[in-house]
Amino acid sequence: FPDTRLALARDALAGLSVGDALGSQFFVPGRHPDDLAAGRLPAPPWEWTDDTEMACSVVAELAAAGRIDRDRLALAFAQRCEPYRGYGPGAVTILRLIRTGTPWPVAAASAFDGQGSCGNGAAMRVAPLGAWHADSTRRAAEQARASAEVTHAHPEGVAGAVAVAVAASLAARARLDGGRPEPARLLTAVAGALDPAGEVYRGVRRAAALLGHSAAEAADSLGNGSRVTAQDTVPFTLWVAATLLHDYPAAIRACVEAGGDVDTTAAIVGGIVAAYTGVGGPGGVLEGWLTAREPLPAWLTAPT
Ligand code: R7I
Ligand code: MG
Ligand code: MG
Repeated sequence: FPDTRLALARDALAGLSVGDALGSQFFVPGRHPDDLAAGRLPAPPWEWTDDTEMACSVVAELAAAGRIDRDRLALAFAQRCEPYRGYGPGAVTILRLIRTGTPWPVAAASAFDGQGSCGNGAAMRVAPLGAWHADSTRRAAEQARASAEVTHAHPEGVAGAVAVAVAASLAARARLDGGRPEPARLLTAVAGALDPAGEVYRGVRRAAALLGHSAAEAADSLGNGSRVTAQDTVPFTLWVAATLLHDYPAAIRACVEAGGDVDTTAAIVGGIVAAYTGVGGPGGVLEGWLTAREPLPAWLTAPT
């Protein structure tokens, strides 16, 4: 199983990074989602952003230690942060504090006037961790929480990460079992891992009620990430992943067409869906999209 874990996490990371890199191409003025639908792709290389940089650190930690050690992860995030990759303003400050010696619990708690961040940054990087835990949604949720806390002290920021990790765990599990999870069951299982008093929970329940509607209606009602928070991002991404779990390119197109925080919606959806479809096969991450994406950092594959 250890090799399987890493293979599943790597497939999710491939899907996450391609979604991030292709999605962020649509922030370029003059670029239109119709181009993607018509098969007109942006010129490579598609540079990945903070979503991928942080997800690579999560996978590297799992590969090295088999579990999330919050102190090590906080340091890895802080040391590898290239601010030009488009980090959120809260994240830049938190990671600078950690880099200069502030303990992560203090740095994370100080964000946004002491509320802690409810940004979508803990959710955007966590799908590979969920895929790693294909054998236990409980463990996926617990490790997602640990991976979130080092930057996101607000309960909704953490809930977003738990929701995405549980979805990716179920997706990877379905792949191993050779089945296809029914969308309503998948969303119900995700909701079951969340605090019913929270906004992300309520959003996931509304997403379940919107199954069968169009993606545009779902984005209208659930949000497309334009506020960059977990609450405004995660419910729609789970709607897309549940609906299009068998079709990576279609799932990414749905994110691009919805607009909003497209690098991040496509990163989350791409990570979950690729945990199920894998790379290269039917419905999987397209090889042409993988090779157009900027290569992943060399330290990710270098022996430690
Ligand atoms: O969560 P985070 O890492 O952001 C990730 C996003 C993704 O879209 C990436 O692609 C990148 O572009 O950034 O970074 P934070 O700065 O912690 O949170 C992101 C945003 O969420 C903030 O800039 C705020 O707009 C919002 N936000 C909050 N707003 C009000 N109150 C986060 N926490 C709060 C809050 O407590
Ligand atoms: Mg980004
Ligand atoms: Mg983003």
